[in-house]
Amino acid sequence: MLYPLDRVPLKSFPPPYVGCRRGGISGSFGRSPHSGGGSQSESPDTLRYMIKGITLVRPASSPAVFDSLVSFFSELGFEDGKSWDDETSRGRPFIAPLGNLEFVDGMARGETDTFIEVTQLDSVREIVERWLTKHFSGTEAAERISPTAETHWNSRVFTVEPVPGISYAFWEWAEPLRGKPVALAGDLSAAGMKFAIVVARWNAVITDRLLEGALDCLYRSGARKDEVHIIRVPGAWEIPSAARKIAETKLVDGIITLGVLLRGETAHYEAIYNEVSRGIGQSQQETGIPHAFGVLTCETLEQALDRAGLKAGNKGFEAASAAIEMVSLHRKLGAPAAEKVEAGS
Ligand code: DLZ
Repeated sequence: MLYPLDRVPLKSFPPPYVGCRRGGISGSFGRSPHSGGGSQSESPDTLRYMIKGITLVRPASSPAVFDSLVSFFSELGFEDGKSWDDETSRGRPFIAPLGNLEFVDGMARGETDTFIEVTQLDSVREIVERWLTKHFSGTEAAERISPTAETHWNSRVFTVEPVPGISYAFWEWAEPLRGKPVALAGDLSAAGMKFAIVVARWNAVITDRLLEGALDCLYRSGARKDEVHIIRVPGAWEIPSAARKIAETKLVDGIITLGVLLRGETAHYEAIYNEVSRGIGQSQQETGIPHAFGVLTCETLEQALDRAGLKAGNKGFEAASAAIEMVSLHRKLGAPAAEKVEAGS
């Protein structure tokens, strides 16, 4: 049964709830004054940065309910995550740019536990209504969506019950620039993206680790193994030429370049480095294919090892993550103007 919005006790949300929501959305990661600063300031940065995201798993009560929910969320334009279908279960993740796990003391029973923040609430409502009329009779469709109402926390909200017993609240801040990122940014799902990794064999003990990091990032972000191509070149010097050749084919969406230049061991280190970085940049600019720069320039082997997964992260992983984000951003920038505004506002 849909919780009628005029009975959703939005006014009963205690102030900490409102504070959390605002802080969680507008504050920078982990630094919101509303998000429980005490324990966070005591946590070492290393621990905080190990947290990557939150996935709320929702069991579907039947295959039909699963299909209905997938259809509903697909219609709303959520980004697809990496889905699975095996002998025991199937899953279909939907990705939003921001996620919070929010605990509430004082929530009414039966109230929806999924709040989806949107821009252009009225357009979202139109999509939802269209979906409902496709799937239910006229009266039932109308009963499954509440009126849009104002909340005491300066927002508007409506709830919808796309399948019996499961409801979602869609809400929007009343002030258009409130609590949402003002910048257009790429997402971090690699599902449906094709990549080439150009990796130098010189200093392979390190570049192999960079490659491992890059693959780890791509696969864990949803890239398919058959859509990631590894191209080996002799040394960093050869990276731009191979990257350029691949970029010109336009068969991949993004290129990840990996290499290691050691100052102590490389004659004309500066000249080589300048040319490698210039060539990769030029290939990116002239072909329009994003190229992530994962060519390390280090004084010593030890420094390079630290950056290849030992002490200072794995720059291959970081380069792959940048490539995913840039491919996603390119797709958004290439989208029609209306979509751009929606995605970035
Ligand atoms: C020749 C050379 C040297 C001295 N040092 C490096 C290095 O530190 N990292 C690297 O990736 N490659 C090095 N190379 C090889 C050149 O990049 C190139 O492969 C060869 O000069 C052949 O053109």
